[in-house]
Amino acid sequence: MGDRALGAYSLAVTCDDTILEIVPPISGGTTAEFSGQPTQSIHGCAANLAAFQGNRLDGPAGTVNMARALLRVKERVEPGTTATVTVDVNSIFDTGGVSLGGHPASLVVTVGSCPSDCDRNGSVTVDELIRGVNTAFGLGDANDCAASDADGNGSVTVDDVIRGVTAALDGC
Ligand SMILES: [Ca+2]
Ligand SMILES: [Ca+2]
Repeated sequence: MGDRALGAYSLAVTCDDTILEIVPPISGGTTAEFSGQPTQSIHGCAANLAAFQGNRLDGPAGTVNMARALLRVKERVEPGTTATVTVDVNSIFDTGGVSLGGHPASLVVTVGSCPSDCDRNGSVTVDELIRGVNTAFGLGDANDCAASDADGNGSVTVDDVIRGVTAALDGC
């Protein structure tokens, strides 16, 4: 924000909703003036959010943390897949109502691999391990849980399940 005080913003977030989805609600930022939940609408991996602050006129300036969004990876996405998250600025104003301009920003995220974390929520549960075991013993659908195939070689073996167990015990 430079030395200008941030008064209000309206942003649009977009990403590939075959890979990611935004988990509602988007929360406020860590900067006190923008810590309240922004006004928002979320559809899959597209969100519009806006907020203003009427607390003070001389701040916040510099680096302002305006909002925090949690992105969830869709279930069947392979580890290593990349997705671009784009933030477009609809409008952004200082506390005097003067536009600060603003440039679109984007970042590329890479889907991490946590063995056996079928729903990609960052932890491995017993039922997720069972899905892997079933697949390893030919009882389940091999496409049931992409994360069961820990080494990504196309088949689920005891090895893969053991990596899943380790992730369940020690975390991803
Ligand atoms: Ca999980
Ligand atoms: Ca494997």
